[in-house]
Amino acid sequence: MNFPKGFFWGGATAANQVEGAWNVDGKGMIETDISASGGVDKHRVLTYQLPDGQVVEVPMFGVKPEGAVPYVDPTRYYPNHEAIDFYHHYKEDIALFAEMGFKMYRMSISWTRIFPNGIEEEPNQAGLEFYRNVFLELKKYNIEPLVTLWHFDTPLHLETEIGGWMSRETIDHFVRYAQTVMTEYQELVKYWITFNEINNRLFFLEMLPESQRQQAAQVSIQELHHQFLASAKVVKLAREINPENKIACMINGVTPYPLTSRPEDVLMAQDALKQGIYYCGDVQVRGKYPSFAKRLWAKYGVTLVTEPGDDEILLDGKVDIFSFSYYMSMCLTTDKEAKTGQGNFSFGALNPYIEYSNWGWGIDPSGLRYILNELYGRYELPLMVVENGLGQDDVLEEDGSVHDPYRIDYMKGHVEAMSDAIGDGVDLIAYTSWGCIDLISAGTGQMSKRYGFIYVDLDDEGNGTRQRYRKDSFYWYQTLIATNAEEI
Ligand code: P53
Repeated sequence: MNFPKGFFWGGATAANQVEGAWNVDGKGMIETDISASGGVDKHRVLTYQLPDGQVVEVPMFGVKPEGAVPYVDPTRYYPNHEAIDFYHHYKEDIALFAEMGFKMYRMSISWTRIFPNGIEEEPNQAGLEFYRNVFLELKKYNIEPLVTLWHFDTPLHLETEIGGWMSRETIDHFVRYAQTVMTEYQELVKYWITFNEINNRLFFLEMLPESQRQQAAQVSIQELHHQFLASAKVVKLAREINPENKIACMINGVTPYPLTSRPEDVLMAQDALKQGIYYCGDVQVRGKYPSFAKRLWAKYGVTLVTEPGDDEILLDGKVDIFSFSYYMSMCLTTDKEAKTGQGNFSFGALNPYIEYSNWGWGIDPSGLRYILNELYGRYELPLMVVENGLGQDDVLEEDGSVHDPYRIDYMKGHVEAMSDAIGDGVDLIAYTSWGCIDLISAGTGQMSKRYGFIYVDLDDEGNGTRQRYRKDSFYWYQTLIATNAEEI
């Protein structure tokens, strides 16, 4: 294996998918707090109330009806409210990460623990204290934190009162929050990610019904512009606060392939790569929109509103590191008859040469080698794979063991692919696998879509002790880290 000494092996989570304690110690609400569960073929739904009292469900990314206000329905189960209660278990969980030998732990700070409505002048001390304790715990074990500032968790108050990221005002609120935490933890955290999977909404536009695409594109592209500005300002600030800070962008790296060698399919896959990955990557790495941006805006009839000075802001806030998630590749074709897969967030045609997970995600380690080479070739920045893994239901045996050879197989393949990419000349510095401890799925709200090395006793309806158990993959990863992947 080709992993350099000092390679950051570890795991990744996000605040709203593990912490629970959704309304504890002054925390404000986010959209996930009104999100009920979905399933393999069903997106999560958000609950709202209409002025006449009627409760309505709006699918994730869907358009909410006029006058609808966020509503927590007391008769429903909201999986993220308590999640796996990392908020009260962090010491135990970090001890388990340390037992596996983690060198890095990717986590996120919940914006609404620090600024509950996003607009306060002063931060919430209880929130600051919680993350300080988490970072001190990590330090005890020499685990380097990699901290995401935004993991899909804009304060709900900003969404409802000023239109969230459609408003330029949100940029200032975000920058104030980022400045607060980067200053507070300057002795404890050096690696930062500004926005998680910033490209998702643009990438997934084609999944929407055609009638909604244009409007959704207008919103996504304008919101993205504001997030790019916010990210660039935070990059600049991070360097001022501590010149040792390293800041990364984070892109969802679903890797597009042409289904066939028909030239139209090849062009379609290239378009998906541009729209899905390079559009956001270029702005954050190169500090400017790519040459194909105008054509993309025209494709969806988008008018982008900018202000004088925006170009300079973007240019001044180029990231140091390119981080991305990799779960699957996908196949594109202009052939409308091609067989498509089923599953949440998997779209495109079925690839006859690979297998699919129970949730319809294409298992393809070679795709990781391919995209690592693509990204390094384009950007020549250090790369981090900050999410990867297999979501699969596991069985907890009577004796407390969990046998998950499928997860070990999945990870072996991806570790080998990374080693090959390093051999190809790619500068890869970290691998933090997703959901190193079982957590609530972002896409479906299910607990049964498990990614962890650590099993958490909790089901899709909220029943269970939340007790933690080591899976077989726990011991496998422990050996892998101890030998820097010489033994896998
Ligand atoms: P879940 C869609 C496609 C690829 C990655 O996803 C995605 C999504 C959105 O669900 O999200 C990332 O939980 C995200 C994590 C998420 C993880 O992938 O749907 O950064 O928050 O949990 C896995 O199986």
